Amino acid sequence: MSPSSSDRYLGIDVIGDVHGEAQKLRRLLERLGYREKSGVYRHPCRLVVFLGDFINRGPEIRKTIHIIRSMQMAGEARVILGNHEYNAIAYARGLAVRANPSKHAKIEAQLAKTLAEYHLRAEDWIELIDWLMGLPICLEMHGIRCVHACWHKEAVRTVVESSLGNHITFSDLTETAGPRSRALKILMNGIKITAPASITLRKAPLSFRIKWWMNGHLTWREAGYPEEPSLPSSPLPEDLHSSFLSYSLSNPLTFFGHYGFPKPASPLLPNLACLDFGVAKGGRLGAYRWSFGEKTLSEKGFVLV
Ligand SMILES: [Mn+2]
Repeated sequence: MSPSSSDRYLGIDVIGDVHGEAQKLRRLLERLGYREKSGVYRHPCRLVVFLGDFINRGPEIRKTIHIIRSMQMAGEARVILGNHEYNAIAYARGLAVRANPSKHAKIEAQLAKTLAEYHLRAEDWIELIDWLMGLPICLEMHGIRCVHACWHKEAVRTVVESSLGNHITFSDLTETAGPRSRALKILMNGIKITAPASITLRKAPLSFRIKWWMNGHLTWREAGYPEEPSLPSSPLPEDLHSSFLSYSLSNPLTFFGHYGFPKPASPLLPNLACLDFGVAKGGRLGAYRWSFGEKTLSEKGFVLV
Protein backbone atom coordinates (compact mmCIF):
# COMPACT_ATOMS: atom_id res chain seq x y z
CA MET A 1 0.00 0.00 0.00
CA SER A 2 1.49 3.29 -1.06
CA PRO A 3 -1.01 6.14 -1.10
CA SER A 4 1.25 8.35 -3.18
CA SER A 5 2.11 5.67 -5.75
CA SER A 6 1.54 7.22 -9.15
CA ASP A 7 0.14 3.92 -10.56
CA ARG A 8 -2.98 4.63 -8.53
CA TYR A 9 -3.92 7.70 -10.55
CA LEU A 10 -5.98 8.00 -13.71
CA GLY A 11 -6.12 11.77 -13.78
CA ILE A 12 -5.71 15.13 -12.11
CA ASP A 13 -8.27 17.73 -11.04
CA VAL A 14 -6.73 21.18 -11.28
CA ILE A 15 -8.45 23.71 -9.00
CA GLY A 16 -8.19 27.49 -9.44
CA ASP A 17 -8.10 30.32 -6.89
CA VAL A 18 -10.11 29.35 -3.76
CA HIS A 19 -9.62 32.58 -1.74
CA GLY A 20 -10.99 31.36 1.58
CA GLU A 21 -14.23 29.85 0.23
CA ALA A 22 -14.08 26.59 2.22
CA GLN A 23 -17.77 25.69 1.73
CA LYS A 24 -17.50 26.01 -2.02
CA LEU A 25 -14.26 24.04 -2.00
CA ARG A 26 -16.01 21.16 -0.16
CA ARG A 27 -18.84 21.30 -2.71
CA LEU A 28 -16.41 21.25 -5.61
CA LEU A 29 -14.38 18.36 -4.18
CA GLU A 30 -17.56 16.37 -3.58
CA ARG A 31 -18.79 17.14 -7.09
CA LEU A 32 -15.46 15.81 -8.38
CA GLY A 33 -15.96 12.56 -6.43
CA TYR A 34 -13.67 13.21 -3.44
CA ARG A 35 -14.88 12.01 -0.03
CA GLU A 36 -13.66 13.04 3.40
CA LYS A 37 -12.01 10.11 5.23
CA SER A 38 -10.19 10.62 8.55
CA GLY A 39 -10.35 14.39 7.96
CA VAL A 40 -8.80 14.29 4.47
CA TYR A 41 -10.56 14.54 1.10
CA ARG A 42 -9.49 11.61 -1.06
CA HIS A 43 -10.34 10.08 -4.40
CA PRO A 44 -9.53 6.44 -5.17
CA CYS A 45 -7.78 7.26 -8.45
CA ARG A 46 -7.43 11.04 -8.82
CA LEU A 47 -5.15 13.76 -7.50
CA VAL A 48 -5.67 17.52 -7.07
CA VAL A 49 -3.38 20.39 -8.04
CA PHE A 50 -4.25 23.70 -6.34
CA LEU A 51 -3.12 26.69 -8.41
CA GLY A 52 -2.46 29.10 -5.50
CA ASP A 53 -4.35 32.12 -4.10
CA PHE A 54 -6.25 30.11 -1.50
CA ILE A 55 -5.89 32.77 1.27
CA ASN A 56 -7.49 36.26 1.60
CA ARG A 57 -10.92 37.61 0.62
CA GLY A 58 -13.29 34.77 1.57
CA PRO A 59 -15.02 33.96 4.89
CA GLU A 60 -13.14 30.78 5.97
CA ILE A 61 -9.44 31.06 5.28
CA ARG A 62 -8.11 28.77 8.04
CA LYS A 63 -10.64 26.07 7.12
CA THR A 64 -9.64 26.39 3.47
CA ILE A 65 -5.98 26.02 4.37
CA HIS A 66 -6.79 23.02 6.56
CA ILE A 67 -8.58 21.24 3.69
CA ILE A 68 -5.79 21.97 1.19
CA ARG A 69 -2.89 21.32 3.52
CA SER A 70 -4.30 18.05 4.89
CA MET A 71 -4.72 16.79 1.31
CA GLN A 72 -1.19 17.86 0.42
CA MET A 73 0.34 16.22 3.53
CA ALA A 74 -1.54 12.98 2.81
CA GLY A 75 -0.27 12.95 -0.80
CA GLU A 76 -3.74 13.60 -2.24
CA ALA A 77 -2.90 17.06 -3.60
CA ARG A 78 -0.05 19.17 -4.90
CA VAL A 79 -0.10 22.90 -4.15
CA ILE A 80 1.65 25.80 -5.87
CA LEU A 81 2.02 29.38 -4.68
CA GLY A 82 -0.03 32.35 -5.85
CA ASN A 83 0.81 36.03 -5.52
CA HIS A 84 -1.38 36.30 -2.41
CA GLU A 85 0.65 33.62 -0.61
CA TYR A 86 3.90 35.18 -1.81
CA ASN A 87 2.73 38.50 -0.34
CA ALA A 88 1.86 36.78 2.95
CA ILE A 89 5.40 35.37 3.12
CA ALA A 90 6.91 38.75 2.25
CA TYR A 91 4.76 40.45 4.87
CA ALA A 92 5.69 37.94 7.57
CA ARG A 93 9.37 37.52 6.73
CA GLY A 94 10.42 40.13 4.23
CA LEU A 95 12.71 42.92 5.30
CA ALA A 96 12.17 44.63 1.93
CA VAL A 97 8.44 44.86 2.59
CA ARG A 98 8.90 46.03 6.18
CA ALA A 99 11.26 48.72 4.96
CA ASN A 100 8.69 50.03 2.47
CA PRO A 101 5.73 51.52 4.41
CA SER A 102 3.38 51.93 1.43
CA LYS A 103 3.97 48.37 0.20
CA HIS A 104 3.61 47.07 3.76
CA ALA A 105 0.27 48.87 4.17
CA LYS A 106 -1.00 47.62 0.80
CA ILE A 107 -0.19 43.98 1.58
CA GLU A 108 -1.61 44.35 5.10
CA ALA A 109 -4.91 45.55 3.61
CA GLN A 110 -4.92 42.61 1.17
CA LEU A 111 -4.20 40.21 4.07
CA ALA A 112 -6.75 41.74 6.47
CA LYS A 113 -9.13 38.77 6.63
CA THR A 114 -6.32 36.25 6.82
CA LEU A 115 -4.58 38.18 9.62
CA ALA A 116 -7.89 38.50 11.51
CA GLU A 117 -8.36 34.72 11.41
CA TYR A 118 -4.81 34.20 12.72
CA HIS A 119 -5.08 36.87 15.39
CA LEU A 120 -3.80 35.40 18.70
CA ARG A 121 -2.71 32.27 16.85
CA ALA A 122 0.92 33.22 16.38
CA GLU A 123 2.17 29.63 16.29
CA ASP A 124 -0.33 28.66 13.59
CA TRP A 125 0.66 31.74 11.58
CA ILE A 126 4.36 30.86 11.77
CA GLU A 127 3.57 27.28 10.80
CA LEU A 128 1.50 28.52 7.85
CA ILE A 129 4.31 30.73 6.57
CA ASP A 130 6.84 27.90 6.96
CA TRP A 131 4.57 25.62 4.95
CA LEU A 132 4.06 28.24 2.22
CA MET A 133 7.83 28.68 1.91
CA GLY A 134 8.18 24.98 1.07
CA LEU A 135 5.62 25.05 -1.77
CA PRO A 136 6.68 25.05 -5.43
CA ILE A 137 6.10 28.00 -7.78
CA CYS A 138 5.49 25.92 -10.88
CA LEU A 139 4.87 22.28 -11.53
CA GLU A 140 5.20 19.97 -14.50
CA MET A 141 3.86 16.50 -13.78
CA HIS A 142 2.26 13.64 -15.70
CA GLY A 143 2.70 15.78 -18.81
CA ILE A 144 0.77 18.87 -17.67
CA ARG A 145 2.02 22.31 -16.58
CA CYS A 146 0.61 24.30 -13.66
CA VAL A 147 1.49 27.85 -12.62
CA HIS A 148 -0.45 30.60 -10.87
CA ALA A 149 -0.37 33.33 -13.54
CA CYS A 150 1.89 32.75 -16.56
CA TRP A 151 3.94 29.85 -17.96
CA HIS A 152 6.93 31.77 -19.28
CA LYS A 153 9.59 29.31 -20.44
CA GLU A 154 12.64 31.44 -19.52
CA ALA A 155 11.13 32.47 -16.18
CA VAL A 156 10.43 28.82 -15.34
CA ARG A 157 14.01 27.92 -16.26
CA THR A 158 15.43 30.81 -14.23
CA VAL A 159 13.54 29.71 -11.13
CA VAL A 160 13.83 25.93 -11.44
CA GLU A 161 17.49 25.87 -12.45
CA SER A 162 18.73 28.48 -9.97
CA SER A 163 20.52 27.16 -6.91
CA LEU A 164 17.71 28.65 -4.79
CA GLY A 165 15.19 26.34 -6.45
CA ASN A 166 11.48 26.21 -7.13
CA HIS A 167 10.22 27.81 -3.90
CA ILE A 168 10.53 31.09 -1.99
CA THR A 169 13.74 31.52 -0.01
CA PHE A 170 14.85 34.19 2.45
CA SER A 171 17.08 35.74 -0.17
CA ASP A 172 14.04 36.22 -2.47
CA LEU A 173 12.59 38.45 0.26
CA THR A 174 15.57 40.79 0.29
CA GLU A 175 16.86 40.53 -3.29
CA THR A 176 13.90 41.99 -5.18
CA ALA A 177 15.53 43.35 -8.34
CA GLY A 178 17.48 40.55 -10.04
CA PRO A 179 16.51 38.14 -12.84
CA ARG A 180 15.19 35.54 -10.39
CA SER A 181 12.95 38.13 -8.75
CA ARG A 182 11.61 39.21 -12.16
CA ALA A 183 10.99 35.58 -13.08
CA LEU A 184 9.08 34.91 -9.85
CA LYS A 185 6.90 37.95 -10.54
CA ILE A 186 6.06 36.79 -14.07
CA LEU A 187 5.12 33.29 -12.88
CA MET A 188 2.94 34.49 -9.97
CA ASN A 189 1.63 37.86 -11.24
CA GLY A 190 1.65 37.50 -15.02
CA ILE A 191 2.67 40.15 -17.55
CA LYS A 192 1.46 43.76 -17.71
CA ILE A 193 1.93 46.49 -20.27
CA THR A 194 1.38 50.22 -19.91
CA ALA A 195 -0.63 52.32 -22.33
CA PRO A 196 0.86 55.75 -23.05
CA ALA A 197 -1.07 58.79 -21.89
CA SER A 198 -1.76 59.76 -25.52
CA ILE A 199 -4.08 56.81 -26.09
CA THR A 200 -5.48 56.28 -22.60
CA LEU A 201 -9.03 57.56 -22.37
CA ARG A 202 -9.76 56.98 -18.71
CA LYS A 203 -6.56 57.55 -16.73
CA ALA A 204 -2.92 57.68 -17.60
CA PRO A 205 -0.69 55.81 -17.66
CA LEU A 206 -2.80 52.69 -17.59
CA SER A 207 -0.99 49.48 -16.74
CA PHE A 208 -2.98 46.33 -17.38
CA ARG A 209 -2.72 42.53 -17.46
CA ILE A 210 -2.34 41.10 -20.94
CA LYS A 211 -3.31 37.93 -22.76
CA TRP A 212 0.27 36.72 -22.53
CA TRP A 213 -0.41 33.56 -24.57
CA MET A 214 -1.34 35.56 -27.70
CA ASN A 215 1.09 36.92 -30.31
CA GLY A 216 0.62 40.67 -29.86
CA HIS A 217 -1.25 41.29 -33.13
CA LEU A 218 -4.13 42.73 -31.13
CA THR A 219 -5.78 46.07 -30.52
CA TRP A 220 -5.12 47.88 -27.24
CA ARG A 221 -8.58 46.91 -26.11
CA GLU A 222 -8.22 43.22 -27.04
CA ALA A 223 -4.78 42.91 -25.44
CA GLY A 224 -6.07 43.12 -21.87
CA TYR A 225 -7.27 40.15 -19.85
CA PRO A 226 -9.97 41.03 -18.97
CA GLU A 227 -10.34 43.28 -21.99
CA GLU A 228 -10.04 46.95 -21.10
CA PRO A 229 -13.03 48.85 -22.59
CA SER A 230 -11.50 52.27 -21.94
CA LEU A 231 -8.71 51.53 -24.45
CA PRO A 232 -9.01 52.21 -28.18
CA SER A 233 -9.39 49.64 -30.93
CA SER A 234 -6.16 50.72 -32.65
CA PRO A 235 -3.43 48.09 -33.01
CA LEU A 236 -0.68 47.67 -30.43
CA PRO A 237 2.67 49.08 -31.59
CA GLU A 238 5.15 46.45 -32.69
CA ASP A 239 7.61 47.14 -29.91
CA LEU A 240 5.04 45.75 -27.46
CA HIS A 241 4.60 42.47 -29.34
CA SER A 242 7.60 41.00 -27.54
CA SER A 243 5.67 41.17 -24.25
CA PHE A 244 3.44 38.42 -25.63
CA LEU A 245 4.58 34.79 -25.64
CA SER A 246 2.72 33.25 -28.62
CA TYR A 247 2.14 30.13 -26.55
CA SER A 248 2.77 27.20 -28.87
CA LEU A 249 0.07 24.60 -29.51
CA SER A 250 2.81 22.00 -29.26
CA ASN A 251 3.33 22.82 -25.57
CA PRO A 252 1.89 20.45 -22.94
CA LEU A 253 -1.57 21.16 -21.51
CA THR A 254 -1.14 24.20 -19.25
CA PHE A 255 -3.31 25.49 -16.41
CA PHE A 256 -3.21 28.79 -14.58
CA GLY A 257 -5.46 30.88 -12.33
CA HIS A 258 -5.08 34.48 -11.15
CA TYR A 259 -7.16 36.42 -13.68
CA GLY A 260 -10.68 36.02 -12.23
CA PHE A 261 -12.23 36.99 -15.51
CA PRO A 262 -15.97 36.18 -15.53
CA LYS A 263 -16.43 34.35 -18.79
CA PRO A 264 -17.85 31.13 -20.14
CA ALA A 265 -15.65 28.27 -18.95
CA SER A 266 -13.79 27.23 -22.06
CA PRO A 267 -10.16 26.70 -23.08
CA LEU A 268 -8.22 29.78 -24.21
CA LEU A 269 -6.24 27.55 -26.55
CA PRO A 270 -6.61 23.81 -27.16
CA ASN A 271 -3.76 23.36 -24.63
CA LEU A 272 -4.37 26.30 -22.24
CA ALA A 273 -7.01 27.08 -19.61
CA CYS A 274 -7.48 29.70 -16.91
CA LEU A 275 -9.28 28.28 -13.85
CA ASP A 276 -9.87 31.43 -11.79
CA PHE A 277 -13.55 32.33 -11.95
CA GLY A 278 -13.49 35.07 -9.32
CA VAL A 279 -15.09 32.99 -6.54
CA ALA A 280 -14.72 35.59 -3.77
CA LYS A 281 -15.88 38.43 -6.04
CA GLY A 282 -19.33 37.12 -6.88
CA GLY A 283 -18.01 34.53 -9.33
CA ARG A 284 -17.58 30.77 -9.05
CA LEU A 285 -14.99 28.21 -8.00
CA GLY A 286 -13.72 26.05 -10.83
CA ALA A 287 -11.66 23.03 -11.73
CA TYR A 288 -10.55 21.19 -14.82
CA ARG A 289 -11.02 17.45 -14.70
CA TRP A 290 -8.16 16.03 -16.74
CA SER A 291 -7.61 12.36 -17.45
CA PHE A 292 -4.26 10.87 -18.43
CA GLY A 293 -3.94 10.67 -22.19
CA GLU A 294 -6.29 13.62 -22.88
CA LYS A 295 -4.30 15.77 -25.32
CA THR A 296 -6.77 18.57 -26.04
CA LEU A 297 -8.82 20.59 -23.58
CA SER A 298 -12.58 20.79 -24.01
CA GLU A 299 -15.48 22.64 -22.40
CA LYS A 300 -16.69 19.35 -20.92
CA GLY A 301 -13.65 19.25 -18.62
CA PHE A 302 -14.62 22.37 -16.66
CA VAL A 303 -16.46 21.81 -13.37
CA LEU A 304 -17.81 24.91 -11.59
CA VAL A 305 -19.72 25.38 -8.34
MN1 LIG B 1 -3.51 35.77 -8.15
